[in-house]
Amino acid sequence: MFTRIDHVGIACRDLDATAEFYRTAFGFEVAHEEVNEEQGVREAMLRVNGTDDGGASYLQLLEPTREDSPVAKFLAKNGEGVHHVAFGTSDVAGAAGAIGGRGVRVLDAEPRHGTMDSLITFLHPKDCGGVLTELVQARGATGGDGGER
Ligand code: CMX
Ligand code: CO
Repeated sequence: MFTRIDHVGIACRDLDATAEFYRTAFGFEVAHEEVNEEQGVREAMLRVNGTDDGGASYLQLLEPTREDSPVAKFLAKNGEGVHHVAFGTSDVAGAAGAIGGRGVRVLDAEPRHGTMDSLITFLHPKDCGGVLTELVQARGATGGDGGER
């Protein structure tokens, strides 16, 4: 069902300063940056490695764009740090349906827009051992067979 860790989401207060830390300390460059108003974040993707399923693995740095957003609430409660883990799949709706059928709360009725034109959905952290879990279908991955569009 899952083919990679798509990304680890990291909550931060200052996206540019945090990206600069990852560049100077670890040598990671920002591969992509965008604002997702629906999720209330400005986000930067730092590519760690490519995988053979049409996707890749990233660190996702997240800065809140509004105070009522999930990342702003998380920062107020916990401070900066790991916010979520995201698994890559070729069929996000199918994976969410299967996992939902096992009693895990799926937070989105339909997959939503994610970074780099991916499709995403979230699973409730209280049903996942305290870990907010995201499912990601990378752009180009097709439902079911993992092929390229
Ligand atoms: N990891 C682990 N636990 C978390 C969490 C996280 N990231 N966020 C919240 N929780 C916990 C809280 O600590 C709290 O626990 P307690 O009841 O024990 O105190 C509980 O979940 C409820 O948290 P809350 O602060 O009251 O927040 P809400 O219930 O309003 O929302 C959640 C929680 C998970 C439903 C919401 O954050 C959500 O819908 N998240 C998915 C969307 C998202 O995070 N988007 C940003 C990332 C975008 C991207 O990756 O592209
Ligand atoms: Co994410």
